[in-house]
Amino acid sequence: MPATLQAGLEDGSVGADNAAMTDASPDDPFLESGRKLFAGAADFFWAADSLKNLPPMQKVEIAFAGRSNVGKSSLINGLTGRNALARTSHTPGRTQQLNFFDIGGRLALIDMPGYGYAAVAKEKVQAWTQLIHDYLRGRANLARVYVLIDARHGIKPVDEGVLDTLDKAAVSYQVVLTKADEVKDSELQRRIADTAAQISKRAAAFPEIRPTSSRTGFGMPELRADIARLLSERER
Ligand SMILES: Nc1nc2c(ncn2[C@@H]2O[C@H](COP(=O)(O)OP(=O)(O)OP(=O)(O)O)[C@@H](O)[C@H]2O)c(=O)[nH]1
Ligand SMILES: [Mg+2]
Repeated sequence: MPATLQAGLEDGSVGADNAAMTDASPDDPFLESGRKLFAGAADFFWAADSLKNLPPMQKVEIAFAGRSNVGKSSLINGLTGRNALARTSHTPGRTQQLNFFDIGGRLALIDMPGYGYAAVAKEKVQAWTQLIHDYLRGRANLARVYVLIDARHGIKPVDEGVLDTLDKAAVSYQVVLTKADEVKDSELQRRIADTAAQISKRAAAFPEIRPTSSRTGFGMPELRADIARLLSERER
């Protein structure tokens, strides 16, 4: 069995159909280093509700940003193979701070509050939005941002604002489609193509779109491989 399929099946997930939809080569060595990286320790270590109380800049940081309820916290759980490392909820507005998770002492993943949600107090939304934008444009050790987009809905105007911030600050980012299990394969393929076209002129965007499902584990091995590759470039 190819390594990709093995890695996928271990976390109860990727079948042959889904594996065929990703473009990672089965002999990509980073699939194995990514698996190892995320098979080790993963621990919450810091929460910040303002830029004044961020942790010291010791490690490479990778942040997960996106609209409320898009699946940021679930994706961190999916990557680390933990059910409840990051707190998730059916109701938008669950994550209200920047939550920092240490991965094997090598990097930090940051679970961000969601943006674009109107039903919590206006001041709170404004404070979170300010914090998100300030952190994204001002953190020197932020190596990459994953911008999560719901595979059912595509990029919305409120997402464009965050992409603008990242482009202006020249922070490298990649679009991850979430909840791929909720759409048919044909619709997913169309969404990937449309989203790629929409970001093609953006300066700091990775051209490639990563489809994922935290529910089935689809796309997790490839995302882990991306992160392992980034780390190896940084640690060189
Ligand atoms: N079907 C499906 N549902 C998902 C997936 N990922 C997350 N969800 C659901 O989406 C809802 C929101 O997930 P969260 O991970 O809490 O989303 P979030 O982006 O962290 O939300 P906030 O912290 O409120 O901004 C929960 O009900 C999850 O179970 C997925 O891959 N597939
Ligand atoms: Mg959350």
